[in-house]
This record gives sequence, C-alpha cells and structure tokens, in this order.
Amino acid sequence: MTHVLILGGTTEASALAAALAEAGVEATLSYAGRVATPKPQPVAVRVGGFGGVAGLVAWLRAAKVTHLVDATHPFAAQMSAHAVAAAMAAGVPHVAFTRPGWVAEAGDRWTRAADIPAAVAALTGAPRRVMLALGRMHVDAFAAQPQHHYLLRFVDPPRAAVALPAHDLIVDRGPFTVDGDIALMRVHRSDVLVCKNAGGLGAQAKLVAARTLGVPVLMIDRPPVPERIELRDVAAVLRWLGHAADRGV
Ligand code: 3Y8
Ligand code: NAP
Repeated sequence: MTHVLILGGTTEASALAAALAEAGVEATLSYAGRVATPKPQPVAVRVGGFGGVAGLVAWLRAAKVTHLVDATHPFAAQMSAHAVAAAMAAGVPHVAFTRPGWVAEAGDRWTRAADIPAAVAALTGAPRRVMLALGRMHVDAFAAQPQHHYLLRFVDPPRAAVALPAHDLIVDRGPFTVDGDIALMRVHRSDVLVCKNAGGLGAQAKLVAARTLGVPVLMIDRPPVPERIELRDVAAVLRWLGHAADRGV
C-alpha cells in the first residue's frame, strides 16, 4: 500500500499533493510550522519538526511511508540533508522534487552573494532603498547596514519589533504577480532588490519587476545540499512512484 510523505512548503509540493489526491494515492504533506496558517491541502497534513534525523526515521516507520519526496524550498538545506539520511536509514525510496535556480537574462543587473552574510556585506555604502524579499527569518542580520531604508515582506505579522531602524513592512504571501511587484517597487522607490535564488514561478515576479524597472538585484546563491535524485515536474515524480511501486519497494 503506497503512502507518500511530501516534505512541503513550495508550489511544487502543493502541485504534487493535488496530483496524488486526484490519483487516489495516500499522501501526507509536512510543514515545519513556520507560518500561522499553512495553505490547506487535499491530502493529510502534519505540522512541526520531526525531531532530527532519528525523529524522521521513526515517523517514516510508524506511518509506514513507502516513498519520501523532498519538495522543500532550495534554502531548506537542513531538512533536505535530514531527508537523505533518514530515507537511507529507514530504507525508504527518496527523491527531491525541486526547481532549477534562476539565471540572469539579458537586461538583468545581478550581483551574486554566496550567502546571507555576504549579502549583508555587499550592502556597505551610501544609503539606498532596499527591497529585502527574504521573508522574516534573516532580517535581523541586515541591522549591520542601518543606513538603508528597507522594504520587507513577511507571510505573517512580526512577533517582535523588527531590528531595522528604517523600514516598511508588507504582510503578504506569494505566489506574487509581476504587476503587483512593479507597483510595490515603484511606490517604495526601491533601488536594489535582495533575494534568494529560490527558483520557481511563485517567487519570480519580483525578478521580472526588477528587470522591467532596471533595478539591480543582489542574488543570494543556494546553500549546498547532499547528492540525491532530483526530479523537475509532477509527471516525473508520478512515474518514479509508479516505477518504484512496480519494483515492490
Ligand atoms: C511555511 C506554507 C504553495 C507554496 C507557496 C515557492 C513560492 C509562495 C515565494 C518574496 C519571497 C520567501 C518565503 C516565499 C515564497 C512560495 C510558497 C514561497 C518567499 C509559505 C509556507 C511556509 C513558508 C515559510 C516561509 C519562510 C520564508 C519563505 C516567505 C504555505 C507561504 C521569503 C522565501 O515567517 C516566517 O518564518 C517565514 C519563513 C521560510 C523565508 C524566511 O526566511 O522568512 N517561506 N512560506 C512552510 C512550513 O512551515 O513548512 O502556507 O503555503 C510557502 C511559500 N512561500 O503551496 O503555494 O514555492 O517558493 N516564502 C524565498 O523564496 O526567499 C517570499 O517576498 O518575494
Ligand atoms: P531548514 O532550516 O532546512 O530545517 C530546519 C528544521 O525545520 C528541520 O531540521 C526540521 O526540524 C524542520 N523542518 C523544515 N522543513 C520541514 C517540513 N517541511 N516538515 C517538517 N519539519 C520541517 O528549513 P527552513 O529553511 O526553515 O524551511 C522550513 C519550511 O519553510 C520548509 O517547509 C520549506 O520548504 C519552507 N520554505 C522555506 C524557505 C526558505 O527560504 N528557507 C522558503 C519557502 C518555503 P527537525 O530537525 O525537528 O525535523
């Protein structure tokens, strides 16, 4: 009996959950519990950490998971590393379902940063109007560059005061639209966009908006993740599930 555990939090995870519900395949979508109201799903949902690799191994065994699909965000590197280790330990077939990173196109004005600290360092200099489209978890690091005015976008209202002197805060969850992000950057007179190389369509609008407005981008590269099979679309995952099930694994 197939039971797929999807590690979620992306548009890819939601698309796979919808396809599995449609196909009548038992699946559970897992959220870390980072936001107040995770998106409703047409499959069973669980929320919260597993308790490290051991916790995930125990969960895989207790729930009799037959396939593990890591469809987490490319920056959820710790979860992805745990997924590889736990699947190996529990003997559960595992793939990643992820999207390619964005690449600069003609007309783009990108500066690459290896990680969040490098992005903070790259903002040394005269005051600017920075659209910091990184969500909530890493905002405090930018207090090291207090000379700028920041435009922040969180999924939920902040639980504590934001440690940035000058900032505007938008509370909104994606997927976002190009027109919406063009309007946002115009109203806030953003002159640089800082973002993670998330890839995918759900976060891409701001890049198109920046290109349209000629706003330079400080693009943060993805963290390293362990070697694994990576699939790029729902059909490939469904084939993998069908194939893996044929082998009786
Ligand atoms: C809790 C679960 C779906 C998934 C939708 C995608 C698209 C919209 C764009 C900007 C960038 C950012 C952020 C972003 C996007 C999708 C996707 C994506 C970026 C939800 C969700 C959860 C989270 C967690 C949240 C983080 C934050 C990051 C906001 C659901 C809505 C900035 C990443 O307040 C917090 O603690 C938020 C934390 C991790 C990064 C951060 O450092 O703050 N995502 N986002 C997941 C969980 O609990 O397991 O409710 O849908 C999911 C989505 N967010 O099904 O349609 O596929 O990437 N999410 C980034 O890319 O830089 C916003 O503003 O332009
Ligand atoms: P992370 O740093 O890689 O993981 C930290 C810990 O959070 C994990 O060890 C695990 O805790 C728990 N966790 C992470 N994702 C989980 C999931 N889907 N289900 C259950 N537990 C999970 O993760 P993160 O970057 O904070 O991302 C958290 C969630 O937000 C993920 O669902 C991810 O897809 C989503 N998201 C993240 C970003 C981003 O920019 N990082 C962007 C969009 C969406 P235990 O060790 O206790 O198991």
